[in-house]
Amino acid sequence: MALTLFIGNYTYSSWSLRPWLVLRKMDVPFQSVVIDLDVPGYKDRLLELSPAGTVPVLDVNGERIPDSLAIAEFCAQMVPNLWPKDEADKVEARRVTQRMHEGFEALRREAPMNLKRRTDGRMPESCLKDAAQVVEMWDDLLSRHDGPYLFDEWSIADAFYTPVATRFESYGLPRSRRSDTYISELMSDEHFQEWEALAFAETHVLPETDAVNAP
Ligand SMILES: N[C@@H](CCC(=O)N[C@@H](CS)C(=O)NCC(=O)O)C(=O)O
Repeated sequence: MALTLFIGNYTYSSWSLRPWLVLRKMDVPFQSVVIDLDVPGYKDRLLELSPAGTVPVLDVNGERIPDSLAIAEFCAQMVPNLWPKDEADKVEARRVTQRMHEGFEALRREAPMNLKRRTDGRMPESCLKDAAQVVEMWDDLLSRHDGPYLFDEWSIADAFYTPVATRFESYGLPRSRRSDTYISELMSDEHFQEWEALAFAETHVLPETDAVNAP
C-alpha cells in the first residue's frame, strides 16, 4: 500500500501533526509532502487535493482522504490499539478527540501552534478559559487511569492533544501539576521530537501567525 500524507508546515500545522503522529505510531512506511502555507498559489494546490482546500490529506493508492480525524480513523481500521481496548474508554477517547476536533476555538485562535514560539505574556481571557477546560479534562482522565497517557496506552486522543500541549509550552498557559507531567510526556515522545526537529530545520514563516499575541 502506497501512503502519502500531504501536510502543512511543521512549525504551524497542528492538524497535520495529528495524523502524522498516528502514522508514525503505526510503524508503516509513508511519505510526507509539505505544502508551504500562505504562499502565492498555495490554496490552488490544496484545492487540488481536497474540496475543503485544507491539509492534512492522506493519499492511499491514489484515493484521497482529507481531514485529520478521518485519516486517524482510517489508520485505526488498519492497525489495532490506536483507540483504547476497553470499550468504555474507546467511547470516551472518541468523545474527547471529537471535542478537540471541533472545539476550543479561542485556544486555537489566540494560541495557534507555533513550535518556535516561547512567551509568557498575558493571554486573552477566552483563551485562558479554554485552557482551563482542557486542564480540567486532562486531570479528570489522568486521575482515572494509570498513565502516562489519557487512557493509559498512547492513543489517537493523545495525538489530538499533542498540538494542544505545545501551545501550553509556547504561550506559558497555566496548568496543574498532573497536566504538566502529561505535557512533558507528550513533548518527550520520540515521534513528536522527530517532528519538532523538522520544524526547527524549516525556514518558512507565517508572519500573521507569528504576530498572534506576540510579546
Ligand atoms: N478539520 C480539518 C482542519 C484542517 C485545517 O484547517 N488545516 C489548515 C492547516 S493546519 C489548513 O489547511 N489551512 C488552509 C488555509 O490556511 O488556507 C482537519 O481536521 O484536518
